[in-house]
Amino acid sequence: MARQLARGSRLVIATHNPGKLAEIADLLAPHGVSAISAGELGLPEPEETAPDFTGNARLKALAAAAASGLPALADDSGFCVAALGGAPGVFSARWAGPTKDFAEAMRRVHHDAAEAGDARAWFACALCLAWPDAHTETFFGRVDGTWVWPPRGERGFGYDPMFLPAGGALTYGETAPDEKHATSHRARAFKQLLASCFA
Ligand code: ITT
Repeated sequence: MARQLARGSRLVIATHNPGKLAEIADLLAPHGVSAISAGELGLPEPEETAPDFTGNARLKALAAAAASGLPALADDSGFCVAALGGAPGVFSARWAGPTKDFAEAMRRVHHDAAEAGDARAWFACALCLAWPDAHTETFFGRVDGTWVWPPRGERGFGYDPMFLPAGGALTYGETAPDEKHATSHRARAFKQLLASCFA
C-alpha cells in the first residue's frame, strides 16, 4: 500500500513554473493540505538529468523534501509530438530557452513537424511525492490529441495553445481552467495520487 499523506500536512510544491504551481494548487485546494511553493522557501532548482518524466519528477521531489524537511510534490511534464519521435518531451521547458519563450518553442514544433503529415501529439505528466526519509510514490498521466497551427487562445501556459485534445473543439489555450483540471495529463496523474496517498 502507498504511504499516506496525513490530513493537515504541510506539503512543498516543488516547482518553479508559475503555470504548474497554479494548476497544482487548484487541484490540491479541496484536499486539506497546506501547500507552500519551492519559490516561497527559496529552494534551488535541481538539474533535470534523468532520461524520462518519472526520473525527473523523483529527483525534483527528493531534492525539495531533503532541503525542506517536509513532504514534497514534484511534477515533470511535457509536450510530445509523434512526428518528432516524442520530442520535445522531457526537453519541453528547454526548447523555450532561458527566456522561456513558448511562442518560439511552438514555432519550432510547427517548423520541424509540419512536413510529416502526422499531427498526433500528447501531454505527459509524472508526479512524485517524496518524504524527507527518501520514500517516494510516483504516478503518471497522459492525454492524447493533435497539434494545431496557428496556436489558439490565451489561457493555460507553455504549449497549451497548440494542443487540441482528442474529440475536443477547443485547444487547451481556449479551455476554461476547471475543464482542463478535469481531464488533463496532470489531472489524470493527480487522481491516482489522491486515490493512493490521501486518506
Ligand atoms: P519545474 O521543473 O520547476 O516544475 P519546468 O517548467 O522546468 O518547471 P518541466 O521540466 O516539467 O518543468 O517542463 C515541462 C514543460 O512542459 C513546461 O515548461 C511546459 O512548457 C510544458 N508543459 C507541461 N505541462 C503543460 C501543460 O499542462 N500545458 C502546457 N505546457 C505544459
